[in-house]
Amino acid sequence: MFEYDPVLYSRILTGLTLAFHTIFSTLGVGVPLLIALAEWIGIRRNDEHYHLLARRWARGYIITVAVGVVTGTAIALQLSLLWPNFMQVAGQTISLPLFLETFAFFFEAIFLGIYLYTWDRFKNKMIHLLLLIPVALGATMSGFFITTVNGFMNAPLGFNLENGVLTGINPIMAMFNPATPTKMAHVLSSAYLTSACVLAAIAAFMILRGRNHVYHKKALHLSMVVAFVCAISTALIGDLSGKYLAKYQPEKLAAAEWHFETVEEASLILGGILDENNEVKYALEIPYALSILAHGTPGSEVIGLEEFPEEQWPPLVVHYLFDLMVAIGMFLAFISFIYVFMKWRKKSNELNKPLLWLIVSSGPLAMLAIEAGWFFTEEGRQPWILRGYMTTAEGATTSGYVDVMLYLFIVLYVILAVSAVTVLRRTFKENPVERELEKRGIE
Ligand code: HEB
Repeated sequence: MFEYDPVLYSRILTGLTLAFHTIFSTLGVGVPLLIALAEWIGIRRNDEHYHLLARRWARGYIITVAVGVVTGTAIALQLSLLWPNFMQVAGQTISLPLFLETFAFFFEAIFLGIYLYTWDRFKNKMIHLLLLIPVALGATMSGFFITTVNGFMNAPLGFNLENGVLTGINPIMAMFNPATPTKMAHVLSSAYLTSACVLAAIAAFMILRGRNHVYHKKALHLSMVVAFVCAISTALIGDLSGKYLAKYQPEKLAAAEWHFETVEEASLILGGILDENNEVKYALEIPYALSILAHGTPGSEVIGLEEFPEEQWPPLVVHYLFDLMVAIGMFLAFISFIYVFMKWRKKSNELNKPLLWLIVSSGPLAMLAIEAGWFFTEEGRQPWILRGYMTTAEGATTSGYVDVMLYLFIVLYVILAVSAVTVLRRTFKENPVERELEKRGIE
């Protein structure tokens, strides 16, 4: 088909692993928040339905964590095997958070184990809920540590590299690089949003299938309220991420917006296509919006791609990834608003079929936005693996067997995906809510 190229295969394999891992790590970071909220409401209102929600969500959660562990290990392995030259620099500068991530994970795993085995053990139910705090904290911290590493690749800081010699290494500065704050906030917020949408989608689907126990309505309500709050915060933080890009990675923002010339009063471009002269066609233009996204004022100047040599331009397809993420973000904010509004108005029926179907679609769409966001940020960093210091091609292995590894890992991921889905279906299908409610003597 095409000639063997270790760089290309390394990129495909790493991309595939990350794309797969992201599904599980996003849920891994987000779902504990929803479990905690459900249990907390259950305790406060003495409501057994919310307790059961927490229990059932926790059961699903372990399965995603288990897959996340496997794919996470695959990433660690691939980082050093496929990107040895990058890891040589990174190993000295950014290995601190890489280690800490493992530590945070153990912290999470230990408390998760205790949490799962102590449901009815404490007289004071709050103690059981408290056990979830280290779980959520561990999940959040491992997300934080690994996101700082990604931030470092985008905005390297905390070392000097001259003639291949590293000096002045400062791991703390490397961790708290300029990309870390917005990236961290956007990753967390979008993980909460996506987890809420996935859980809401399941609840909505159950209601559509005729399960009319109030349990499903409570599940839907809790997750839709969380989705609404997080859709707003994700968009607000996304705006700050845009301002970060304008300052530290203007070429990524320019590529996302097909913004070639440095001009003031720059407009935002939605959709469209590029012709061979890099003219934008059939796009929707929103005047001043790019200047606002970049600097917060309609008149400000936005750096265009012309300031960069063409071989340093990120691939221009990132435009569609960015648009996809933003469009889905708007959609999620819109439907969660409609739900919350209708629920609040009381007179209207928020459980109408069209809205429920839209909510069902929000789960997969939110996950798609996560993938689009990550592919945008990673493709938008190209040609660099360590922006300004090392290109992706320079960072890669020269090994001759990456293609074989790729095929082996594809097999592994297929097996993992099939087993995860089977186990999840078994867990929930063979033990439906209605039966569990009955067994526990809950109305
Ligand atoms: Fe996003 C990324 C914006 C929504 C997910 N974001 C990103 C970026 C930006 C943005 C600028 C880049 C950053 C860097 O590179 O650093 N977003 C945004 C906006 C919005 C959004 C403006 C509104 C609409 N997202 C969103 C959503 C989601 C997301 C909805 C999901 C769900 N993103 C994301 C991710 C990412 C991004 C995952 C990757 C990471 C980072 O942060 O980077």
